[in-house]
Amino acid sequence: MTRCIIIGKTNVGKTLFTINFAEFLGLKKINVVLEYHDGSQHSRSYTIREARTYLTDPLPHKTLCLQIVTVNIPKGKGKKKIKLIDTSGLINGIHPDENIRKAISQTLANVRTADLILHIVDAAVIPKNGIVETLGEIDYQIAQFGQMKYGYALLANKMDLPEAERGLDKLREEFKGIYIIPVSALHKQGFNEVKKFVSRNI
Ligand SMILES: Nc1nc2c(ncn2[C@@H]2O[C@H](COP(=O)(O)OP(=O)(O)OP(=O)(O)O)[C@@H](O)[C@H]2O)c(=O)[nH]1
Ligand SMILES: [Mg+2]
Repeated sequence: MTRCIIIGKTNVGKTLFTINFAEFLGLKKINVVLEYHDGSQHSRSYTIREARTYLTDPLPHKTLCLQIVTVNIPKGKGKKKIKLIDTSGLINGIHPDENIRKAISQTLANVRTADLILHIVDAAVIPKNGIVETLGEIDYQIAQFGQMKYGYALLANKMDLPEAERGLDKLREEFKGIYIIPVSALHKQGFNEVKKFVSRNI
C-alpha cells in the first residue's frame, strides 16, 4: 500500500494535520496503528474528537512512534487506500532523551521508504524567529531530499495565525521551485489542494 509520510519538526502540527485530514477524507473513527522503533505494533481506535484530545499537544515531542492511519483517496473514477504515516517530530542536533532519539531515528529511516512526503513547517513562527533559525538544518535537508523525489510537497501550516502570511512569503522566496501548499490543520484549510496533490501522485 502507498505510504505517505508526514514529517517535520516537533510541534508544527503533523498529528493534528493527520487526524483532521483523515476526517476530511471521510473517516468518522480513526484506527491508529502504533509502530515502535523496535518494530512492535499495536492498534487503537478513537473517535476524531478523542484522537485530537489524546494524540496532539501544545508541548513538543508528543508523538514518539509511527502512527499509521489508512484512508481512501479519490483516484480516477474510484478510490485508492493509502497509509498516512504520522511521525515523531524532528529537531536540530541531538536530544538528551534516549526515547526521543530512537523515535527520531525511526522517523528518518522511514522517509527513505515513503512513496510520498508531506513536509510540514510552522509558517507562523518564521517572521518572528527568521527563516533559517526557524527551519534549521533538518528542514533544509528534508527539502533537498524531497526535491529529488517524485511526490514531495512542503505544507506551510498554521495559516490561521496572524504572522503566517509573511512566513509563507518567506518560504516561497527561500524554496523557489518547491511545491508549497498553505494549510491550516486546525481549520482544514488547504486540504482540498493536499488531497489533489496526493491523488495525482499515487
Ligand atoms: N493555530 C493553529 N494551531 C495548530 C495548527 N496545527 C497544529 N496546531 C497546534 O500546534 C500544537 C502541536 O500540534 P501537534 O499536531 O501535536 O504537533 P506535532 O507536529 O504532531 O508535534 P510532535 O508530535 O510533538 O512532533 C497543538 O497545540 C495544535 O493544536 C494550526 O493549523 N493552527
Ligand atoms: Mg505529533
